[in-house]
Amino acid sequence: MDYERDTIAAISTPYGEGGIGIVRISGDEAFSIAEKIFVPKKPKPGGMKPRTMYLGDIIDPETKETIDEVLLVKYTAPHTYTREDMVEINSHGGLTVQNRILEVVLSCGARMAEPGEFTKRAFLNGRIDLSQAEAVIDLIRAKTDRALKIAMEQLKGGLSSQIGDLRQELIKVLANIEASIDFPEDDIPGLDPESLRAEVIDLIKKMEDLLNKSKAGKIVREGLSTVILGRPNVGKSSLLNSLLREKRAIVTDIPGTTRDAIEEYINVKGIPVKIIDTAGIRETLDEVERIGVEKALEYLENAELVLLMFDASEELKEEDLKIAELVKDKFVILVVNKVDLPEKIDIKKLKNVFPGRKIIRISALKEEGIEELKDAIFHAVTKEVGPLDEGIVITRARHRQAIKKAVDALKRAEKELKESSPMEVVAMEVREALEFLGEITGDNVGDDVIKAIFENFCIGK
Ligand SMILES: Nc1nc2c(ncn2[C@@H]2O[C@H](COP(=O)(O)OP(=O)(O)OP(=O)(O)O)[C@@H](O)[C@H]2O)c(=O)[nH]1
Ligand SMILES: [Mg+2]
Repeated sequence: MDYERDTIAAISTPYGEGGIGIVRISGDEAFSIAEKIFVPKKPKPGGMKPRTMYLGDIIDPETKETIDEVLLVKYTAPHTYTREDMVEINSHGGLTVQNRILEVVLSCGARMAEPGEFTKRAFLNGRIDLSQAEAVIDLIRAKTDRALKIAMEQLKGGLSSQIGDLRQELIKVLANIEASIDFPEDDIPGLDPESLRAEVIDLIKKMEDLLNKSKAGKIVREGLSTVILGRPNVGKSSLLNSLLREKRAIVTDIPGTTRDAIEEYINVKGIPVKIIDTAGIRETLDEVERIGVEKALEYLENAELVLLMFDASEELKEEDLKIAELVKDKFVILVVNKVDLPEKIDIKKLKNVFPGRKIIRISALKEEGIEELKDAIFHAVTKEVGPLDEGIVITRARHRQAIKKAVDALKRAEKELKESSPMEVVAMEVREALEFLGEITGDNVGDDVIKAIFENFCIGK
């Protein structure tokens, strides 16, 4: 793949005040730009050595004005993040300082980098494959230690090597199929349709195993989408607050307090859980509240887990029972709140209305039962998707899709073999499966896919 080999630059540290800030430059002009704007305190004969920090001033080459005192490092291609010549300027971490430094770098001929463009160059220059590039942003955005570990494994090439192995096996099968096309008369053991079919079935199974684990991978990467649902005033926002241990949502004794959905992440034993507090479900004439209720129902639709809340200090109401219908296809934990008050709720009836659902009793106000609730969430998730760190390699929908398509192609190949179709047809399907797997590592992807992936990166990465 070819791209314009121009020199790019960006501020790589977060915007705002900080101890230090880093401006990065990558490309053929990186060193010459550095020479124009950097004046070392102690100039060395022969210039600056790579991978050594030099103290000096960044100056505006036009006005000769000093912008900041910095530490500057040169990295020589190809042993760099992008595989191009690179320069890093460690300046004081201030918005104005860093912007001024970036400005002089740009005025000397660099172009402002697009989001993720440094990593994109690492990919285009063959230092990492596409799945590793994706792992970079997953690592930056990891919400728990588990997510971090999986991203790190992917960055090191864990997914690439698994996909590589699968592709090798597919290539072997394809070679055998082609051999059977070339020597149809020879009765070579292993090249008969039944043996080939067994190999294809084995590969389908391996890929399906990967797909099964990918559900856990998605949760680790994106978080388990969990909606707190219930009629007004049962204590939904209070639960959010006690899970977060901060007063994030407004809590009052007025039913219909929450209008907008509030999303926050909590860490439940390494599982990132996206908790969404919603407006209490009821019929209402208040326009704003009505929109809130609609929003709650939208979130419910996409939720992977529902914490359905009830007020222990009141009898079950019509509104509580109506919600049963809404969540019947959902993964639900029943949360009976306000157990610090005298109990009026009919637990038996609750069990009848929601058969088979787990019930957790809590007091959001007194922060009682919260750990039990977290345990219940953890067990619900691991029961559903299996352990969350063993052998997970697929965390992204893009990878999942590619494997699914490869599996479909192999299933077609398997069917053709079973029906003794011409081997050319079988070979075509297997080749297709190979191409789909190649989408994961980027051996076989369109520019649009690459563009979409890097657009989600931060500037300067
Ligand atoms: N005694 C007691 N009161 C609670 C408990 N949890 C919440 N409350 C009170 O119940 C009232 C309603 O709490 P919220 O958290 O605002 O209820 P909500 O379900 O978010 O209500 P809406 O946003 O109106 O749907 C407040 O007065 C809370 O202090 C609890 O565990 N025990
Ligand atoms: Mg509320």
